[in-house]
Amino acid sequence: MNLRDYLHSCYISEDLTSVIMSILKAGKEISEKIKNVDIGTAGTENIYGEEQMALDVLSDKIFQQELKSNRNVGLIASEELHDEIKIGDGNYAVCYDPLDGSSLIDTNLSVGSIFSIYESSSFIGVAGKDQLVAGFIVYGPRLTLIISVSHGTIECSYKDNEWLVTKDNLIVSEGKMFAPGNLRIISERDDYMKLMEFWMKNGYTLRYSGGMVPDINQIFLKGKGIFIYPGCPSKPEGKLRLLFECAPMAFLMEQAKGIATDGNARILDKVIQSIDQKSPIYLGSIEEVKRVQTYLS
Ligand code: AHM
Ligand code: MG
Repeated sequence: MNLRDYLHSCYISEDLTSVIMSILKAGKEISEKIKNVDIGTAGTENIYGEEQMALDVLSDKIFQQELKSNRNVGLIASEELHDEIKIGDGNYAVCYDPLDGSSLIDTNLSVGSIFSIYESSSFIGVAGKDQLVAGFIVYGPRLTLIISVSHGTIECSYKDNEWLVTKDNLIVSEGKMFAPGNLRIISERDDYMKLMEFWMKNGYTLRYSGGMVPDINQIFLKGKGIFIYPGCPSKPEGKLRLLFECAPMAFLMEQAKGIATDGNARILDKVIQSIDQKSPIYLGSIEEVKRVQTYLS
């Protein structure tokens, strides 16, 4: 089945379908640019003070172009922009991280784009649970997509010029696999070291590339495991952005029967107070996330 037919079977409106298709068109274009464009830095910084790669800036432009040409989109926000931008009168608000993990590009590891669609006139005041659609595209050896329109989480693959549903009803249940982000903070947190020891002494498999998209993609496809990026005294909210990274991943995970918390609150209940808001995140199978909460309380 192709993605359009799938969306139709979920009673997704033509307008919302067209927004999803615009995002995927941008993704297809970005996948071509990754193969062909100079991988150097752009000489600029984003609002988080991080150096932007030329491809970060280009990917953002591609997203903007596609979304501006869709009359159903009224608002956009990007991890690479300073603020949300009203771009038209459409009902839908799209936020995205156009190229997550771009510091991995030079080593030719997988990277991705993360996106969410809301129906709102501002992102301030929304919560992750208000998302209508969330997804991410993986630019790896294959071009794939994990998406949810609130009917479970599915995988699609780009083949013969279209997106085909390659795995429906992805479920994340218990299993021994861990992806520990920000392991450096063991120098600040003994409890994180104890959690690592638990996983290592109990025969868990370490699977960590340093890219949130491929690391979480793996959890969906293997149907087990956990990804965490905790905070620490020097960075209490960690690194990952609530609107652009944590909320969409949490939505996809809950739709796959897993959970996502910041250690105290459900990620999807957290209200966006600023576009650049960060959050710690523990995301994966229910038992494993609970275990992390016990260790890192
Ligand atoms: P980015 O959006 O600037 O690429 O940063 C997000 C990435 C995630 O993919 C990954 O989980 C994390 O940064 C790794 O962070 P660190 O640099 O602290 O290892
Ligand atoms: Mg990112």
